[in-house]
Amino acid sequence: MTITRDEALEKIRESLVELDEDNLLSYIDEALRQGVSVEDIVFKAMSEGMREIGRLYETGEYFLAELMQAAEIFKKAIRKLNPLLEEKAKKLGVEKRDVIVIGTVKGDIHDIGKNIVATMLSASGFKVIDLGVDVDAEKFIEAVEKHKPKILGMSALLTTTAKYMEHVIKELEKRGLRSKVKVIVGGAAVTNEYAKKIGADGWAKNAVEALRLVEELLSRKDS
Ligand code: B1M
Repeated sequence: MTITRDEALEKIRESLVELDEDNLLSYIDEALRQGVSVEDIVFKAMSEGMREIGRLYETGEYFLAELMQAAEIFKKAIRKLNPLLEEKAKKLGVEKRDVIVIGTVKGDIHDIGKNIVATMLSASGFKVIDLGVDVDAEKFIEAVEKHKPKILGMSALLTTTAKYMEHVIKELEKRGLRSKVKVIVGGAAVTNEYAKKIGADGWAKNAVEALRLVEELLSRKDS
């Protein structure tokens, strides 16, 4: 029995929520066969599944063990989809060698979204220096001084750690580095309003938007 594109996306979301890796991977194959785009699979179905898992955790139906299992399954699916994400990024970008430094801020170890952003940026030709997770201001500053990136990207998934982004921006100002680098932020705990409030140059809701944002910032005359 064949299923429609929408049904395939719903099955992908559902399989992730149910932590059913085999079904998830086979519905991804089915969706791709039906011509569903890799962005819809990752940014709609899978990311929505992760949000649902987060809600189940909040209501006490899932525990930390389930969050960790979901993360592992998500990463496996992303490994499978990476070549397609990279292809998409190549189509969106033009060949360039600008440096981008990226990391998840201090106190935060969520890296799935940050890794997708880094993958897409590097596939579109940027030289991405990924500082990993739990990155403090000193490490961001050191990387800016050493690599002289055009863009510094910070990710945060926790409301408590999102605040740290403002601290990093203030430290860049103190050291006279703020005007030398564009700062972009993202992650489930960050909104566009918050990005503006802390003086970031931009915010993106997903990896494709992050790539567009970077292109836009770099095309400005002052960049
Ligand atoms: Co955590 N966790 N977690 N967790 N976890 C959340 C974030 C949470 C919302 C779940 C919930 O309660 N509903 C909640 C935060 C609540 C809050 O602060 N408001 C939470 C909590 C509480 C915790 C712990 C405190 C739990 C505990 O220990 N009691 C703990 C904290 C650990 C820490 O960081 N210090 C914790 C731990 C974990 C795991 C380790 C088990 C695991 C992470 C594994 C890993 O990343 N390696 C995990 C997971 C999986 C989640 C949820 C379920 C899923 C996150 C995810 O990977 N989403 C999450 C629920 C949720 O997000 N609603 C949750 C998929 C990913 C593709 O999306 O990361 O948003 P996302 O990235 C997107 C965009 O945001 C954007 O593009 C990406 C791709 O489209 N983006 C950027 C991201 N970074 C960007 C940077 C940019 C631009 C765009 O520019 C630089």
